[in-house]
Amino acid sequence: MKTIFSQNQLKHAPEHEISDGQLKPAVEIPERAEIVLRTVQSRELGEVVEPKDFGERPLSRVHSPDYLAFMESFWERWTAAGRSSEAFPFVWPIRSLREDPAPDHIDGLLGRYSMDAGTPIGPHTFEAAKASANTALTAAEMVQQGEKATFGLCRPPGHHAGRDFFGGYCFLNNAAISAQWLRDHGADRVAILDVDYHHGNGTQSIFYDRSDVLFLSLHADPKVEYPYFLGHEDETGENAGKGFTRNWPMPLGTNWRAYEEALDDACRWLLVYKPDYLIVSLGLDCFEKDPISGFKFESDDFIKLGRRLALLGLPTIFLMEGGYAVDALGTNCVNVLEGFERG
Ligand code: 6XA
Ligand code: ZN
Repeated sequence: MKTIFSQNQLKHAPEHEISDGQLKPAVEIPERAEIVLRTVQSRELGEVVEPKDFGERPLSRVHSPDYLAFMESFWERWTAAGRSSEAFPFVWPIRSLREDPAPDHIDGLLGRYSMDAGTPIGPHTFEAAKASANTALTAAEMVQQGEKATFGLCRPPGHHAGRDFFGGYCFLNNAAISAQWLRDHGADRVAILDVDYHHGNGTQSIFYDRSDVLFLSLHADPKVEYPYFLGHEDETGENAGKGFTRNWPMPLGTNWRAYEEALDDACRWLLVYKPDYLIVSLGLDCFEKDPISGFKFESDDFIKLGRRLALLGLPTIFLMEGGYAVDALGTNCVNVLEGFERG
């Protein structure tokens, strides 16, 4: 299986994040991609290729023009305001406040376009996010042109980013951008299966009212886990999208055995839907030693995950999402991909 990756994706290098009520060392760091790349090479998964540049168009098919303009100009405006360290939002237009007047001030804009305070923006963040989206698009295009499966080594990740917001370490929704690109290039139906430990709230919200992109997500129960406000079982889509979103929230402590039942269920939906392409939002944070997560996967369970997905027999695009147990990240990720290839 070919891997797609660009060194430009390493340019987003956050120092800190705000989580658990504290300023902590960032966990979504460049080393994550580096160890996965090294493992892809040492285990000879296949060739590693650079992404193509797809330009602005595929991004604007998913994200709003004002959000993209905000991200593009952010660092210049931030430094013009006299700031120099990485940026954190700290005020949001919640439920009972007006959302329609766009603020002029950079701190107001940060709140308008974000969902959490855990996702700092640095000088090269958007450049890295665009490289990550190009990696995803290249992975999709290669499958569209006949590869059976590809691995987009995306980083920063994407599944929490919505049409007009960043958060959860995500800035551009790589899976959504690829799914939309495939739709725009001949596919009738695309399915996204999100196996990251966290609910893919951004992806769900982007496709919630659509039947042409099926969104299935297996994740920790949002009542007790980030991103908290989406990912419940009763969220199944709306309007034309009714029935084309499915969620499997699971309790903290879930191991492979319990997870596999939910995965089988999700696979049945995939067989019924018969997508032209499957995009896997491949988080590796179900791992028992993940520092921010609460599931109990062992490294070998990731092989079983890959094997199970191979049974579907679909053209498949794997896009990396979360996973923060850096030492084991390469092993766990390549376990999925090898499990898939060896079937
Ligand atoms: C809050 C946790 C962010 C989760 C990021 C993630 N700081 N999403 O792995 O899949
Ligand atoms: Zn995650």
